[in-house]
Amino acid sequence: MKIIRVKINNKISNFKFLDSYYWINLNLPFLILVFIIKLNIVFLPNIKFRRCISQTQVIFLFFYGDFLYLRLLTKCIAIMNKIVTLDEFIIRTEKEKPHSSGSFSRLLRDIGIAAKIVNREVNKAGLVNILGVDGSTNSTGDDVQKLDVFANEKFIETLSYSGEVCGIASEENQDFIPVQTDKNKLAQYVVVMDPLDGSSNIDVNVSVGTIFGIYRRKSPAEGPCQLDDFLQKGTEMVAAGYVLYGTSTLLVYSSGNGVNGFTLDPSIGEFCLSHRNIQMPVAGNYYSVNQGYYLKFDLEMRRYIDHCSDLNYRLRYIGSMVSDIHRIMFQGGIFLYPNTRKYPKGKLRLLYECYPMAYLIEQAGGTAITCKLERVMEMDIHALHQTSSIAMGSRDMVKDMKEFVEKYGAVIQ
Ligand code: FBP
Repeated sequence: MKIIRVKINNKISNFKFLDSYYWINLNLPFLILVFIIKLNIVFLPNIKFRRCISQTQVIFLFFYGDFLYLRLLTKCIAIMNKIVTLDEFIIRTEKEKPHSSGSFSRLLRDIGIAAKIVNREVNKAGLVNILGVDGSTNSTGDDVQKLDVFANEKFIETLSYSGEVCGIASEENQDFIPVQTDKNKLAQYVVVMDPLDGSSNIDVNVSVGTIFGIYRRKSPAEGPCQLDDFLQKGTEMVAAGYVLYGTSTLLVYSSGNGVNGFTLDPSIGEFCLSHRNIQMPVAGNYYSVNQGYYLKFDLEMRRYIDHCSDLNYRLRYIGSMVSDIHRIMFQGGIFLYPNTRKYPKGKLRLLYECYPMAYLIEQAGGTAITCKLERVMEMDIHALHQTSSIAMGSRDMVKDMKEFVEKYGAVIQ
């Protein structure tokens, strides 16, 4: 099948010129119809009728009918395969919201642009001097990778330029970054982000990601943004998403109305809708945990992990939360990062790792709780880099885990 991409009025469409196999198959119904008409004409006793329907007319009927049929068919195929770019999708969905001013759409669009810039660098990481550590450590003591710094800078630059953001909180910055430019005097949003999640995997070419969350500011628009604009519960988030830099690059986000996935098409440089309304399976047979810390987990967590292997669940742990969660989104499963002796309050950061992922998982029909069984989205937050334990994924599997914690857990007392 020959596929020709054409840009008409800025819209990208697919036109398929059907080769012989399809032509015959799709034309078969017509061929049969004409054959029946022909048969009738030949055998019909009524001379008068035969005279008025000549051969040529029959052939004309055939081709004209076929032409109409094919046009209809091609239109249907084009509609079925119409490419919806991220920008189009954002504009269309946000327009449906009352009071939408377009600023939120522009913000999401700019996150898409920053993701493309980072994607370009991630893809050629082995060729340019961007692998390895940067020599500094971040707010929670992790070694910072050069690509962490690059991704952080590119997202801050693009978002600061967008005019829609009044402040950014990032894993790579101790404090939040107030954004004050001529363009963003009335900016309504703050963005929280982990610019490059799974940093420990960068140098070994394993998929990494970006995690982001968006809040409406609480402080008055005229003034600079405040810390309180960031210290909001997950339930206050207006959108969240991640970018997965893997075998292909995907941007998955939700603004409260279901989760959609967009695959970056390098040939046109656009994120195109590839996964509409993602629904996570209610159960699966994957569990994702750093089993290496098994002895450092609390009793109830060890019991639950034993239970997973008793049930022959398959262990999958990439060490990039975005990649592990992406699998669970489509194949079901449970992701656990419990508290350990090294991280008594859990390792993952509540504001820009746990909240955004919990938001997406709940939007896709899953559940996200802490290992103390609280709903992650309702957890109180007191500091930008506050950490939390987390268990999230398919609804039935998290429920099962909960029962284990309740059964074995002294913690609840
Ligand atoms: P970074 O954002 O610094 O990469 O940390 C988060 C993370 O890498 C998650 O993606 C991953 O699930 C976890 O830490 C891996 O931690 P560990 O190596 O302790 O299992």
